[in-house]
Amino acid sequence: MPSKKSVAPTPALTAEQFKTSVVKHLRTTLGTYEEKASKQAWNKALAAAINEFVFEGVSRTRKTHANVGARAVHYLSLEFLMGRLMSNNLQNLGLYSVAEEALKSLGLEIADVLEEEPDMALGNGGLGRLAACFIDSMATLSIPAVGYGIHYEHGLFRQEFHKGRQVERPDQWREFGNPWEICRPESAQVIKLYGYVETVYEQGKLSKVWHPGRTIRAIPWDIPVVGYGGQNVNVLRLWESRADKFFDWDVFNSGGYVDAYSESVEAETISKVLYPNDETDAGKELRLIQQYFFSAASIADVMRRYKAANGEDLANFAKLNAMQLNDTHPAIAIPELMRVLVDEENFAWDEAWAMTRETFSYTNHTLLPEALEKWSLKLIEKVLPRHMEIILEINSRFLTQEVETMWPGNNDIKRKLSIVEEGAEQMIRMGNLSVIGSHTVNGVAQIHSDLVKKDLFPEFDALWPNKFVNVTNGITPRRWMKACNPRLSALIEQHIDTDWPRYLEKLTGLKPLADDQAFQDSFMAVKHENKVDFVKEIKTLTGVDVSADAIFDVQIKRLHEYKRQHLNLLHIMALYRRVLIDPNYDMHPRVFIFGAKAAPGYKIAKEIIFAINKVAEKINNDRRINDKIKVVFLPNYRVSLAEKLIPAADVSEQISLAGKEASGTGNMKLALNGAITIGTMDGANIEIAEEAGSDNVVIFGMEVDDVVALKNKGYHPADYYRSNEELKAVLDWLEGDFFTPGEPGLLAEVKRNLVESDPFMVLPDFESYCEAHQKIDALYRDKKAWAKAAILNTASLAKFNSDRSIQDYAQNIWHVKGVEAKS
Ligand code: 9GP
Repeated sequence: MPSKKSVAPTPALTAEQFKTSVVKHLRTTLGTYEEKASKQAWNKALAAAINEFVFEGVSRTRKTHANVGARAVHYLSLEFLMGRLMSNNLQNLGLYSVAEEALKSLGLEIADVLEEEPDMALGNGGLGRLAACFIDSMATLSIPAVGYGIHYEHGLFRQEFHKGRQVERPDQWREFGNPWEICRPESAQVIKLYGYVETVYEQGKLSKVWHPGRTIRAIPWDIPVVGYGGQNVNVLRLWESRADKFFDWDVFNSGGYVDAYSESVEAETISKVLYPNDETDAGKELRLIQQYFFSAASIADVMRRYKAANGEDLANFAKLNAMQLNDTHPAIAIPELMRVLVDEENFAWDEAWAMTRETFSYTNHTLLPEALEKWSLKLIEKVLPRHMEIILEINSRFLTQEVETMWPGNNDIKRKLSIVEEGAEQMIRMGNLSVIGSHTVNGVAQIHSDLVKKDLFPEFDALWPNKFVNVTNGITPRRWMKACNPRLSALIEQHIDTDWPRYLEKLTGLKPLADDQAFQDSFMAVKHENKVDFVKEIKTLTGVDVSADAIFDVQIKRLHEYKRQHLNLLHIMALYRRVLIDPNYDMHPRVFIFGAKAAPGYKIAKEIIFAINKVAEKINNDRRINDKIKVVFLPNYRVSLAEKLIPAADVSEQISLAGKEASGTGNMKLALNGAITIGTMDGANIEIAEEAGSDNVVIFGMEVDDVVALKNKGYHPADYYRSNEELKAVLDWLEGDFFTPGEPGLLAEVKRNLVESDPFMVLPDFESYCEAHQKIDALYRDKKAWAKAAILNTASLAKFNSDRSIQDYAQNIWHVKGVEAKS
């Protein structure tokens, strides 16, 4: 057994001292007292007590970084899916047990107090949660870094089910204030929009002057990001939009009480809502303005900070600042930096371009064509006239210099690589702009990065062979194990060093225990206790009774056809049918658990949710099947719900069509917590299988080459429908009124979609998916084999620590080093 070191963060005070601080804040910050305080007041008082350490950390870190003048990272992302901050902050500061004890002595359970915190759902799914894990890791690794995004008033919608259908309700995360943020009006910026560009001739030189049609104020809110150990505290800086002019006195005085505020309302719309769809561009003009608004404010902020530290000479700007584009959403930052350098700082084009390319790098998070943003040239011209000129200039120089040199006279390649897509309407390809304006482009798992080179940008790869790299995603083990699974963490700490949340490779120390009966028993006992807890959650959320002895089979992720929740549904229906045909059908009882939000305008995704809910209702109430199958769709899936569910999961469903899921990160969270993956050879599943060992995951279905071959041959879903009796039967079942008594045809759209088009090839994978589930069933019944596989998953997942991902970015892309904050 390895030596046991305690290098977890040491509490800076005792439980008694912490209690005094919480009570002090209850009285002095909240203006209430112990006998009267609500749970919410206790939550705020606790936050205030924690913040004494958090904000001291912010000032310590800012001061250190300002003094050292090290190269810093600016992570530009339209989404940060932070979830709750309290338990994470307590863990990272080493104050969790102290707080637990302090609250206990006040007659409070810490879990109840933590439950009062709303989720900060400022993101849609994987991309936003990845950004949140990454800023945690940057703080932990002491990397000077700022996360830049939008201070949305409403985060991702709250999901309710009405008669099985998804209904969206606004999210009100800040309704009662947010103790974790601080407004920094001194760093506000003014952002220009619309208007026209004037060409002026001055001092023997032509230059461009942008006369904006409107200006908006960008107000920054800083949210501290506490690194593990608490020494380094970075910030997430989120911009809120406000009118430049609060309201119009003249209009107000002449009786236009509502009109007087119209500018204010329009301006504030920019940071009002997060777009509930990360995979298509919606709400065009407003979405483009959102992207420009936060990119421009962030660049102005970086510039201001640079000048405060280094003066007006920008010679070292690119050496000291790395900017990461999280997908193409902030790509407009490329022409914006060019505009600032050329128009405002008087750099010659070539020099400005070299600096811009040295500054930016771009992460691609998806190959789905509808997600590769394109903006109409006319729209950009209207909203950002100067940027349109700059984009065209970038494009023309790129095509006539770089492309022409490599492929002289080849107009086909020029057409393909051009930033401007010709057609009925000229479109600006933000993906091409991002590749051209960045020094490095990365995908998020090995297979995805390979496909980015091979399928998405092959000519760019030929032009710049070293530009494309891979950085496999990761998750922070602080939130996704230490904080969310205290029982497993405690068990682990009986056997390995307590600094594993920082050095996840220490988990390999558990491998020798995978065959040890006593450890297997303890490991599975932890899983069982977590399941017992979650049984209550299921009952509260859905009213359905389930047994903790059943297999908890979990699919949690955004609802999208490529993720194939409907494949899961077809298998559930097949199982149900088998039990109806043969009541003695031999299977270990299963609870199928779903959590997923569908974009409000994504019709078929919402139909799939409805179908799952209707099938669930029927199965859960069918006494004939003797509780062998239960199906629950948890409403309003979000980070805090994931934190409760993941420790209780036995099976992790990662069943996307091969080649479509760039990486996935839920797959990592579930496997780290000892769930067995049933998955396709897609995204990071492949690397999870490599790390955990192919015996410890269950792989099924077509691989990327098979998918391509089938497409080339001509895919006809109806052939699969006709040739598999079970598949045909379950699909036909969707047509009648078996699941929707008295209302036939309500689920028919799901069948029609699959039999007539099946864009993500659900039907060809059905048979092998069912076989894979038989393997899961057999493995689970072999208790020893299952425990061993589960332990080996936990013990083998070190690679998927987001600290490792950030180290890769730091070394290979950003070229930055950590700078430990000093008091
Ligand atoms: O769909 C990908 C998901 O596979 C990946 O894990 C995540 C983080 O890299 O990004 C998702 N992409 C998006 O949300 C939109 O591009």
